[in-house]
Amino acid sequence: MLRADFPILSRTVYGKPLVYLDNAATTQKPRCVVEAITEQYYNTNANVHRGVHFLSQQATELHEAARECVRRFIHAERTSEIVFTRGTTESLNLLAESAGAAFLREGDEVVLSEMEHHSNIVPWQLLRERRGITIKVCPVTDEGLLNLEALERLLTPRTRLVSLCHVSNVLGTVNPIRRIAEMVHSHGALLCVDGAQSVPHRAIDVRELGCDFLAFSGHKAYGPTGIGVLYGREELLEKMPPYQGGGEMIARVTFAKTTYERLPYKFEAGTPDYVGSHALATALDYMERAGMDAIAAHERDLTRYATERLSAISGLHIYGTALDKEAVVSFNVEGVHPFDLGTLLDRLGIAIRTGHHCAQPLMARFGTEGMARASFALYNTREEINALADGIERVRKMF
Ligand code: C6P
Repeated sequence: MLRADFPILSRTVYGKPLVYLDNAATTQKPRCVVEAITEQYYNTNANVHRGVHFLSQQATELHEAARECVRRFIHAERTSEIVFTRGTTESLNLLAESAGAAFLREGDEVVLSEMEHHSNIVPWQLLRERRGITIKVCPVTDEGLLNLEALERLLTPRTRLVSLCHVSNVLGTVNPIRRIAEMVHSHGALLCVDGAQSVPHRAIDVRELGCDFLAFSGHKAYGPTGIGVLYGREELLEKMPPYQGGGEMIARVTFAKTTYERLPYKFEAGTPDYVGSHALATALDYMERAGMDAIAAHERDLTRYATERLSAISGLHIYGTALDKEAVVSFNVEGVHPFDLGTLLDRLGIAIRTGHHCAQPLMARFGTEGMARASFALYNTREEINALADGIERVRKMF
């Protein structure tokens, strides 16, 4: 029974059993991940890549084994293509800054979409301020799909890079990345995929997807906070300048000139989160043991069941009705502010997220200030969705 692996799931809030449905914000952690962290601090803690001493070498081995684990998990070709960051946000900032310097000139175009998280919008706007690039935006249909014909029309000889989420954190839409990659590459541009909401839910093969970059966070995939990944094809990373300067990322420093370390260390200035990387690898191993296809099938069943139960509630409107939809159901209930709904459900022990979900342009697209969102993980159950549906009915009757 997988739930037993997550001690927090057996706690209560306000005297009610916890029903945790905010997994797109962060997942809970299995015991093995928490134990990997304490075990490392108790037994194998030393700074990596520097010491000749035994502990440092052991810690380095764990850190580099974690990189290999990530490589295997996303089916990248080489460990040099796996850069550890603090999370999706830092990965995308690194990419905008560094790929911006290497590949983008004034007047060049970056294409985003209306369904992006702020983390995949603001770094490109910062780049626009620095370099005078142009940002174009692919529209989203009423069903919550990317308008692929519009995307194709947006691609011009000036398009250098397209950056899109794999799965929307609001709509749950799974974007057809492989098809988009072919389209983007046929126009000579690069494709970055924000995998924050896909990596925790389905088997990922970056080579099969055909993306040039992939960003994701550990904490949404049963791993710890503060660690994430930027995958990039080696030939592209080679051409990109460092993002930050400091220890670890240099080959030789003189006041006249500094040369940089080889990949991926060139992008990893300072002491890395080597405890986080090992714990992330423990989380990815845990997911593999559970089976990525089994996780995907279970969460799809939950998403379908939640859609069915919630649609039956009068006055409830679901945003995003894509056939290929994953682990997220966002909605509003007529006459009930999402914040009130979230607060009252919380008193019943049910944790959902409410607000703009860091996707204000998408809220504007659907003409709302905010939405309520239930999001699922491998440990959620149909009973929890029943509790959510019953809870919403109770709240609705109060208004
Ligand atoms: N979304 C949510 O939806 P960080 O905070 O760096 O780990 O991840 C940022 C991020 C980037 N892209 C997508 C598609 C995301 O969903 C997120 C995080 C969370 O609840 C927090 S707003």
